[in-house]
Amino acid sequence: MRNAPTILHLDMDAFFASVEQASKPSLRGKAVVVGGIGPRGVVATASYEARVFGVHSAMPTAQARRLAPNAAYLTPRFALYRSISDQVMALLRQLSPLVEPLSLDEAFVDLEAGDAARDEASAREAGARLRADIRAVTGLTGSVGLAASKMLAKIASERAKPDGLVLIEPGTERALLSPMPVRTLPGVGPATGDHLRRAGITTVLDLSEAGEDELVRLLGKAHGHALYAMALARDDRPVVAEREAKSVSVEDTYAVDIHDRLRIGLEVRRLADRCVRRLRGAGLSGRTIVLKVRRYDFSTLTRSETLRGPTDDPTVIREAAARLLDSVDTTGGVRLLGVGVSGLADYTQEDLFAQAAGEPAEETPEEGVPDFGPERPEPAAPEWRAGQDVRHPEYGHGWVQGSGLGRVTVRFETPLSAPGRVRTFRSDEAGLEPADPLPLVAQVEAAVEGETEDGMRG
Ligand code: DCP
Ligand code: MG
Repeated sequence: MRNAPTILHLDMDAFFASVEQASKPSLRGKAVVVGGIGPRGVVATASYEARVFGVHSAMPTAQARRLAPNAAYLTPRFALYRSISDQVMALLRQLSPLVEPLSLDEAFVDLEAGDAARDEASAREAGARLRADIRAVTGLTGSVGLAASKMLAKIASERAKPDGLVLIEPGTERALLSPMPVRTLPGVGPATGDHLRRAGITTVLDLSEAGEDELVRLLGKAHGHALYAMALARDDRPVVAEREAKSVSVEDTYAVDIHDRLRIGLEVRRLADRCVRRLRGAGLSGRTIVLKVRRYDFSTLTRSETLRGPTDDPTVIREAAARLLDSVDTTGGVRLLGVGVSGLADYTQEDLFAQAAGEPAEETPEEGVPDFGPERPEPAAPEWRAGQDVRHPEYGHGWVQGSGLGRVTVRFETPLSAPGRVRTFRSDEAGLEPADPLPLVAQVEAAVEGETEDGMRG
């Protein structure tokens, strides 16, 4: 085991609920429950204000409503959470190439591998800076644990919650773990916990005193052996990086809209070449070529074409991007163009000639825009979902606070506004329409280049 606390564990605080509070100023400091709202719905998470009433993840929403009848109950907006998760993970990858995401809001980072820290002081500084960066970029808080192993780093972030940082000094691990319940250790679920309790083992100290042979007798060889090591705070599991990029893409925003079709074609070709350089730089190839066009009126569309096999051939990618451009109307001008390749593989097929002809273009949903799936309101008979973003021609941007009996209640506010006012409409109110989520922090106007994370707005 290393002897410096350079493994970092990040876990965002009340993630889905915090995103909703950041989106909706009137909910800040209030009890918020995100989850399934139907009769069989369960709670995904609750804000810390709602946890006071005993509401927690995986609880039936009906039970939560009894405990916290005055909380705001919202349906999840996964696409938004995913786009914010991408921003957070990108910040982690700036620290180190070794980032191991565990879920949308949680990851291990090996700071030593990224030269981001080598001792206690530099680790603490990197953790503090990360928390500040996450807040600046996403407007949200995350808790950081630092330790010399994954197990202890995760325990540390748990202790740091909410909105804190805890560093466990190497050498103090066993003293810290000893009084903790066995359930604290990874791999000890309710069943194992019960089993151990019946054998008189409730704390980590009990585990280490029971000894390895006894634990192997109780739990079997692999589990007993592993648990004994954990009880002694021995954890050598490395941080394992995932294949990070799901796509490689480049894009440019233009200061002045481009109208000339020939110039647009040249820009797309240039972007295709830049995308290929990036792809090759990462030793990757991909099957799906994506073109992104944002028009003068901010409407954004993506077109994609999937080849028979992965490629990193500039001609193939250039031609595919040009074909995709043919299917896009650019009358009125464009303000942004992007070319990307997804469906990545770390090899290239030899026979690419057949692919220059490609397969027919298909439309893909705009990235970053919530996919409401089957629940998406039908235009004919709008069915408004609690928490959903909407826009009204007169009152602007807001979100659905409630609906039913042919009425819909909307609170008009944005992430950057003061808490807004509520208005009630007939649910078929003309002009009231679904809208895309707005950015949670003030955007800095900048020419964007690189792995595209944007997409909070269409
Ligand atoms: N989640 C879920 N269902 C669960 C647990 C979690 O949908 N049973 C979702 C909602 C959470 C997110 O995953 O916001 C992250 O899970 P965490 O366990 O990290 O919980 P939170 O981030 O909400 O709270 P905490 O501050 O305790 O980390
Ligand atoms: Mg969390």
